[in-house]
Amino acid sequence: MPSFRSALSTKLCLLGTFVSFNDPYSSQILARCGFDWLMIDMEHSPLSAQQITAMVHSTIAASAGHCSPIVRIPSHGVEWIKWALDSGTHGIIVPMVNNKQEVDSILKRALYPPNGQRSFGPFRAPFAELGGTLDMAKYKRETAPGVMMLPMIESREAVENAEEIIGTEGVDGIFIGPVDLRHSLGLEGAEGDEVEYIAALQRVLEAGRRFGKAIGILGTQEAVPQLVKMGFSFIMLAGGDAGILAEAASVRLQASRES
Ligand code: 3PY
Ligand code: MG
Repeated sequence: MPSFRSALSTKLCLLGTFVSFNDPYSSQILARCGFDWLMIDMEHSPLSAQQITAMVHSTIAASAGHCSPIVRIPSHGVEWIKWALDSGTHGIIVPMVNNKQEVDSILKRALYPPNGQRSFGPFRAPFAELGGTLDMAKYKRETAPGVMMLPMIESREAVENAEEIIGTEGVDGIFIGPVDLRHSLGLEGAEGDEVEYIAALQRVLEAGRRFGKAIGILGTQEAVPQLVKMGFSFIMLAGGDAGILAEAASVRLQASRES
């Protein structure tokens, strides 16, 4: 079973961040640092299918399987879904999912028959596992059913349809995009305590509890205790590879200038 799914059942909250640099070196370093998961972001970084495949494999290898690669695809298109899944990722995050009709078409593209229409050819996926093999049939039988399907709720419309999105069979969890959600609600920034925004988060969390599905969100390090208390079971730390590099570099430079 891919580690993201099993870790969700053993840990209170999985901590991850996102990678945007187009080199497996970035995912390798962050996976080695001990994150539970990494989002490999094709939505806002122009990463190719080849690059994300190498990044998926480097994440698993560098962490001896303890850090799960989750690919965020740029849209609902079948080619993105197919390439991401064939990389051997432990899950896909799908942005801007607004209603059940969209969920159904995503799942149809992502699941093998009889549940969907995913085309068979996971040549690289079995190698993403520790001690990877050439056995694609084993991947289909044993690994593919455990790959996480994680639509994003990040609009007013999606919150209004939260119960039917989350309740759809085949959806394993939801990742909330706070920035786009807030924009859609007419709010700025990545976090806040406005009544409408908190009510939206609570509605998604409540639907997650009702259907037994994991709910994740992007958040700052300072917000982690509050997000865990609210019930989020996976958090993506803000900044990602570029932000972490910039922050560490600035701190060291500043300290050196002051010394
Ligand atoms: C958002 O906040 O909109 C996101 O997509 C986070 O990744
Ligand atoms: Mg977003």
